[in-house]
Amino acid sequence: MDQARFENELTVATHRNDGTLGEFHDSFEDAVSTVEAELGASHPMWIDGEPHETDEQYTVTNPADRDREIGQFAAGSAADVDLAVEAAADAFDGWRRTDWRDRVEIFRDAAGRMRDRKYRLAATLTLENGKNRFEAMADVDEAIDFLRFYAREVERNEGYAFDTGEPTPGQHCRNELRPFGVFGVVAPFNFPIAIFTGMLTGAVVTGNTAVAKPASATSLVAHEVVETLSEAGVPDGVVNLVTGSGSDVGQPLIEHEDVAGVAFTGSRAVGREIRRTFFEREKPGPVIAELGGKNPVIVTENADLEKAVSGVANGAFGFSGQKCSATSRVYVAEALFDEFTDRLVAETEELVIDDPRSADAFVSPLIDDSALARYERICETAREVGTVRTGGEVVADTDLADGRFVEPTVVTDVPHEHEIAREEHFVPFVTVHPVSDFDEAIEKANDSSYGLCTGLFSEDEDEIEAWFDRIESGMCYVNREQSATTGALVQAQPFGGWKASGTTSKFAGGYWYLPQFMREQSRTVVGDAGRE
Ligand code: TAP
Repeated sequence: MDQARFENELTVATHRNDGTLGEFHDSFEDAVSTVEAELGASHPMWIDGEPHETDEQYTVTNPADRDREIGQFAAGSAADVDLAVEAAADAFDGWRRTDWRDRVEIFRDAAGRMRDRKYRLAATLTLENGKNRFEAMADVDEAIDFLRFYAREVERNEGYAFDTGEPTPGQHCRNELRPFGVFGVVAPFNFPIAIFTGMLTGAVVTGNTAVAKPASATSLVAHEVVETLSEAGVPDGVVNLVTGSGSDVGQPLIEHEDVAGVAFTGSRAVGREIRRTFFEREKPGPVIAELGGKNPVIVTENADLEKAVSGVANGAFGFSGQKCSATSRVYVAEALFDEFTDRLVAETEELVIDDPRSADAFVSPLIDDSALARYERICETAREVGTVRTGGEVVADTDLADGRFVEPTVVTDVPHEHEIAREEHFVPFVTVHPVSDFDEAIEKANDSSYGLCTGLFSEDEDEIEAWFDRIESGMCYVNREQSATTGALVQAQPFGGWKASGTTSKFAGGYWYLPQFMREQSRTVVGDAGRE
């Protein structure tokens, strides 16, 4: 199979190329009306193929308008997690014995179903987590890609089982990758369909069963994913959905002795704690964790400034910086520093802050009150220790006052060592620093405990090669005007981090991802019984 020939689901780009962007807008707006009419419903958990009610519920609201309810969701507890893990454990034997070809077919079918309802899913995302329509559709497209790519990987590897020959006469040997059992899957709010679907598919297409917990803020879209998988033929108990807070539901899931492995994407603090807890249990297993980033971009003397300014503005402020891959610190050659910064400020001030339902909206609202408080706090610090060149304020526009809208912020004169230039903030905030030469730029870019995404703007081939050789990062992009650090595509650009940005150094959407969900078994039969 030609590994390079994977066609990504590129909804917006395809419409743009075909000159049918109007259809995209019409379909999206129709879907928003449909989903809005359904909002406010009550959503139980999904355990063993049945709805599961709880006494307590929590309310999710629209980050663009906090008065608008998305829905009521079951607020689970350790007892609900027990039930879900039990259902997943009971379903494991049947599912692991299901022929891999049948599993592949189910996930392909799910991809088709997700494609059929992509506008509904994108509209749900816009309303629930505030992505503008383009970003929302990209999130849905990525989820479809994960379903198709991982199904294709199982097929390409023929179920990860093969003969290893007869090393000495009479010893017939095979090698198999086999599932672990029940996986706990814990997802973040910021790619609530792509990452949720991707981790879940990785666990389940390889023969594990799963108990999945979405971020509390994005529970509705998780219900849509689980419903899609169920309609595609995933048997009862194989995928179970638990909802509730990280401490009430996430923690008991991670601590459960019958959970054999964990797939987690989220912050470094929570990820570290999960890894520690999981390894301290009686039976440790894999923790496949994708964590945060503090993504540096270098603009050298040999850069095309137009590309660099556009790449940084898009990378830093897409989805208001609420991406693990968001550009958050920029090291610019001294000679270009003033011009680069002036142009970045001008471009940033052009970005449209609006309700994400609007076709023109670029800047999204922040997901919750703690993100808003974090934004206000670091902007205050930036005013004290540096210069806020643009932004730094909560949007006071009365039309947007019910949402958590903030201005994209560009800051200079902050020492590279300062915590606001070193920690991940997950808000639209970028610091720009002058550097005397390329070596200093590389040194500062690498001076971080994170190593997720990074960008370079340079037209010099030697510089590009040297940068690839020396930069400590999982995802490396050169001269990417569309975004300096964000926007990876499944298969061609596997996604993951070095250092504290991940635990396994094998990337989502790549060729080495699925084996992490399985354990190796080496089988030898001596004598004729071992012959095929
Ligand atoms: P977190 O606050 O870490 O939450 C992630 C998930 O963990 C949520 O479902 C959360 O539940 C749950 N959780 C919280 N405390 C827990 C605990 N003690 N035990 C078990 N689960 C717990 O992250 P977030 O704010 O949703 O997402 C942003 C972070 O994710 C950023 O750091 C970002 O860089 C990272 N991220 C990384 C990547 C990759 S691929 N490296 C991709 C996307 C995001 P609640 O929602 O109920 O709190």
